Amino acid sequence: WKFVRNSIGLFGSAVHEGQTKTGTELAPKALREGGLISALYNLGWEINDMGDIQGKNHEIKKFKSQFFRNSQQLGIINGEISKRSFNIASKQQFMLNIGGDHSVACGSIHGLLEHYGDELRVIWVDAHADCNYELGPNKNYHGMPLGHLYGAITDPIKGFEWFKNRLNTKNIIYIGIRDIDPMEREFIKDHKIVFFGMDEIIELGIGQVMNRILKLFEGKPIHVSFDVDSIDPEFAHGTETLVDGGIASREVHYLLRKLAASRWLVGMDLVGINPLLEKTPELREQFFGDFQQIGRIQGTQTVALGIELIASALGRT
Ligand code: B3U
Ligand code: MN
Ligand code: MN
Repeated sequence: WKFVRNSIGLFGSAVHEGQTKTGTELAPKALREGGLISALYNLGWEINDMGDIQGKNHEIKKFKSQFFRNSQQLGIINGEISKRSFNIASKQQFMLNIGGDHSVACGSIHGLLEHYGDELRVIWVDAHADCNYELGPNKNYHGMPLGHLYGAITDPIKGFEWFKNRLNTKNIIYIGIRDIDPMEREFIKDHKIVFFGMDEIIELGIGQVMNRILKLFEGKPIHVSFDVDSIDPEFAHGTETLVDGGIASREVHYLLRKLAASRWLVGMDLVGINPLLEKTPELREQFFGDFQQIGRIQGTQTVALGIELIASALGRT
């Protein structure tokens, strides 16, 4: 594989269908209005902005016996995401997918696997393991994209006819997981998936965690799938599932800066931002009214943090 050129292929995945709350579909627009593009431009990147994939355009009203909620719709959307992700990677560009809930990582990783094959490594930064299968506890696909990519969902699903690539469980590392369902716990144990949960981060420190990860993934193309609920709610509360005891803001910035400095990072999903769920009415108000000015970046607290995180992953030092 070759290093990415100084060029980003970017698109938004305006999707909330992987779970039951609305709001995550507004994040791509909010991040754009907050100044995402100029923040990346100022870092010296050339930007190929492909616009947003609108989940709502693929709404399917009548569909019985769904494997998970909105399965056919999510199949069509992720097929589109996979195609874009593959095309971006083929052009040696950095693949930036702005969610959306975490269901959109199925397509982006599938597309990268199409290009990088078994060389691809994935770092999954999340409070959750997102590897449920057989419906999961809630029938929400945002908790299942990895179960699907690992090949644990074997039934053919209408809408996912394009789906073929598999992610080897040896090629992923979890960071920050702390809210895991019994089925996921079993799966991670059985497949000996490498993870750094909160205890490991506290005991080793984020510096040592990143040293170990970069040693394991040395020289390989790395994709980071970043769910903002990995971060402690103190710093990121505009997201659907708040899980206490998360990673501090300064630690996730460090993590992303380290990945950027490695030169092996080829892609990123930023998912889980829901501007409608900011904790205080004032913050929610900002989303509808005038955006708060935070330095050069605008938006609610979590939207502004999202832009800062992407900047860290794309080489801000
Ligand atoms: N593991 C649960 C909850 C969950 C997963 N991802 C998020 N929440 N954000 C599930 O629904 O599968
Ligand atoms: Mn997730
Ligand atoms: Mn999560």
